[in-house]
Amino acid sequence: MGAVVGSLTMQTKTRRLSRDKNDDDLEITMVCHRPEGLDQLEALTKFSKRELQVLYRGFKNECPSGVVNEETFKQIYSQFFPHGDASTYAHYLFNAFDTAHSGSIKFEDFVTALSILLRGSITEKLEWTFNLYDINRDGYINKEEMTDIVRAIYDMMGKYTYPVLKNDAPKQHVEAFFQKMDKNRDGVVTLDEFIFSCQEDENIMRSLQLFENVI
Ligand SMILES: [Ca+2]
Ligand SMILES: [Ca+2]
Repeated sequence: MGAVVGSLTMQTKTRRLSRDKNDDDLEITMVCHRPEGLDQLEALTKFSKRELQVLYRGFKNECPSGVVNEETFKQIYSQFFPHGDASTYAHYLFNAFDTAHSGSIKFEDFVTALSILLRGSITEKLEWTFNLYDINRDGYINKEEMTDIVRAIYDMMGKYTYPVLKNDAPKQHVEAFFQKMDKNRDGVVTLDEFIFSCQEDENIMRSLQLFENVI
């Protein structure tokens, strides 16, 4: 479980750092063109205007149209996992970012999620992660959903990360997850069970806190 949340956080960090490298001179343009949006975003997120400008520059660099569709998202995301197949996990992530189910991620969606993942409270981060795992968004994580997520993460990491991975490893991972999280043994994990169990787990808590000071 720690690995699941940890890998998500790690990917976010990788993504963020890559954006930073080529952000310099578009900020003024953005201030001129989108001052109202910037104010709103500053209120919505835990980023300063300056940080939002830098993030926006990076976002527009990769997505000049201002929105990311799923295909583009998968292409960008997959670059960070050259040894694995990240497309399925990217699909789930895309849906978690695309909160309005619009089929595209706008800059607002992107920075809202990033704000939670990097600067949100523990509860906010866990809620976000829960929503990522709750694939059909019915308010519960069932074993099928968890199996799909775990398999997607294993695929993404690729055979070089897990050279001796056995075929039933994802199943064991899911069983361990449910053993730990499904407190009332009804076969599904609720948000309350998820938050409670994660807070008991030192590894998960560490991985959630690890990147708070990155930006
Ligand atoms: Ca569900
Ligand atoms: Ca339960």
